[in-house]
Amino acid sequence: TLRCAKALQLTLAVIKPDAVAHPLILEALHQKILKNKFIIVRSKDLIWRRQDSERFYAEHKGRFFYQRLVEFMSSGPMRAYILARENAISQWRELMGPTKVFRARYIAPGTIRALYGLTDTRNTTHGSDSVESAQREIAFFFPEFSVEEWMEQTEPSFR
Ligand code: RTP
Ligand code: MG
Repeated sequence: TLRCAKALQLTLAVIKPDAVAHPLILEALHQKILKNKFIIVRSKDLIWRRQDSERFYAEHKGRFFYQRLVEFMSSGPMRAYILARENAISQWRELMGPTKVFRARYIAPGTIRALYGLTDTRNTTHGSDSVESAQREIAFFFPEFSVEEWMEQTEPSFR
């Protein structure tokens, strides 16, 4: 049988409203996920109410960009994914590139934000930045999903 010793890690990836609004960019990002060997565990399209946005970004409350961020993230449809891979969290963040689009274009020209980002707020994608935030964010977007159950059912087939 096939054996694979690699441990799967889960992350939460979001295609933000600026990118979902453009069908070709949405498709390009979906293909990038597949090409980079992520397993798409779950995905859903959704629209946030303003209060969802405020709750998700509570840690940024008071920052100068908070209002525009909250408004933008509840301005239209998004697509959320639970992605699995070895080192999923850092791999997805590497594909996204730096938060600030100008910086992304300068130091990481091939990344998602460098290619498709519009501004430092409208920067195409989100990705969890740690195991703890991945757990929190997966639960935020997919409250019905159980990480433990999924791992139990899936991990054996990767061993
Ligand atoms: P994220 O949390 O979305 O993965 O992004 P990040 O860690 O790379 O960036 P963070 O500093 O946590 O900021 C969260 C989101 O806020 C928006 N933002 N706008 N100067 C601005 O206008 C500004 N700075 C940050 C971005 O949408 C960023 O993803
Ligand atoms: Mg962050």
